[in-house]
Amino acid sequence: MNKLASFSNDADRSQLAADLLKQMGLDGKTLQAGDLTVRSPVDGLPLGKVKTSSAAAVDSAIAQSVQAYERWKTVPAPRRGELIRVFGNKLREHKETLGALVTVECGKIYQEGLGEVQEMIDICDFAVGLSRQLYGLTIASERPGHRMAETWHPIGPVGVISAFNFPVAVWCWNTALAIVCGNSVIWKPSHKTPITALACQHMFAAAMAELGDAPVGLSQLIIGAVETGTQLVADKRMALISATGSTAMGRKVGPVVAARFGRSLLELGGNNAIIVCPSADLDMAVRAILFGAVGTAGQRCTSTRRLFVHEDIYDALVGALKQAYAKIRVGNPMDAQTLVGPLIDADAYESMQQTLSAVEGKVIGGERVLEDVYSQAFYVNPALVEMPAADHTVQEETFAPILYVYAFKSLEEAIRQHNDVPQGLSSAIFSNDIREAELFLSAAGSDCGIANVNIGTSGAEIGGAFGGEKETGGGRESGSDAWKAYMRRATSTINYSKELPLSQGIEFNL
Ligand code: UN1
Repeated sequence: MNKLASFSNDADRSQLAADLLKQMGLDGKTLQAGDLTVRSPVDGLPLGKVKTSSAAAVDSAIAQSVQAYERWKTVPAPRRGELIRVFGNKLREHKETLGALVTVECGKIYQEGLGEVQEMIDICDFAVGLSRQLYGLTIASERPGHRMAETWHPIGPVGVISAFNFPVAVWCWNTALAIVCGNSVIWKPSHKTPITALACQHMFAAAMAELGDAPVGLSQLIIGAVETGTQLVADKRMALISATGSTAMGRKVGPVVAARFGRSLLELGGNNAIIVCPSADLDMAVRAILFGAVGTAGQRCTSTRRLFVHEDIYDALVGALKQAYAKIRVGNPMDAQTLVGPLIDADAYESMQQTLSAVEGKVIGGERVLEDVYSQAFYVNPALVEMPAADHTVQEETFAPILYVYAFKSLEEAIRQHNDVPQGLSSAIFSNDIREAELFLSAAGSDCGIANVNIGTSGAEIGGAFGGEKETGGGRESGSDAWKAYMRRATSTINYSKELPLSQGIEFNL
């Protein structure tokens, strides 16, 4: 089944969304019933109306989540993994349909919509394997006849707050791990993209039904704007809040969760950069920069925002980049030829324009296009900004395709400028010189959570821990040992001797 076929005309997208939902088993009426109007960024027109959750509904969802957790935490982890295996298969079955819905609802091109669903499938596979590998430690005790152990236990209900730009994958990173770790989940998607969330929730419920013994309320969806998230974040019953979004959002969420001694996992803004050295393969660098800077219309947290180019190759690389920018096809993300779809909404467009109007450097691109075809949608030519050498590197993330380009003389100086921002998510160097590459990866190099060599800043695989330092929030999701954030650790000392020696050699006898 090729979903692109149904994209070839510019038919009514609300009908398309309803059809896609139907193919995933949801009632077409899902989009007629509610109080929240959802618009497609493709044309800015309504896709339908979904029902938001009242404060009372959020409260009872949390109560149910607690109950589900109490049951689920005692289910053996490999059995919990079985649920994720079934869910992963549902995603495989509906990859094209869900990928298409992602495109319709958040505006990323269909290739990236498919990629997003693949990322969900990948993390499900990872989580299934993990369900047999929630390893603890055995630790050498200093006392004879004693053994020490470290065991990981489920932590409790997990709240997942996700952003519009990865409307389904980021939820899945969190949920697949949280569920195999023995927790329940409540998801608050962006109020700009609740339809794909409804589809995922429906598929998850179908997987639960197929498994047969998963407790009601194990995975729930609440829909709403800021108040809904605020209620979830403030509730003491939510053991962990995993929130993805802007640094401004994290600044609000973090202290509220900390004040009630809950745990938070924050995945916030990035200001990602690529450094290109003279020895680099320039063709590869140009392709990676292009995908990083203009892919997803610059709306990934890992999007490339800054580029540092050695002065010896500046003209060659930036010249090639300008040529590449001139060829970018901006347009309907459902069209297979398109590389850059729309911005999410008018606010995103305004903030891009404001940023560009205040910029010091020489701007190429950035203007609105296709206004005659889609008067209520916001398509832009990606912007390339050549910055004056003396400029203090851009400190703020604008969630739009703007790439600031700087020339540098020494790698040490480029690294200093690279790190001289409040955020610390993703970074990359293009170099075929092992000294340069290793310096970039060393303690004296990039200060980001992700540091790459000869690949760009975006498009991380799920196998690694994903997240960043400083104002990016410090959280790690997805692969490696990120699962530990969804569990609590118990340290146990077991005495199998007939004595009771105290640690540190303390004598304490009557
Ligand atoms: C995000 O933008 O919030 O590394 C997540 C990437 C994707 C995930 C991005 N795998 O670009």
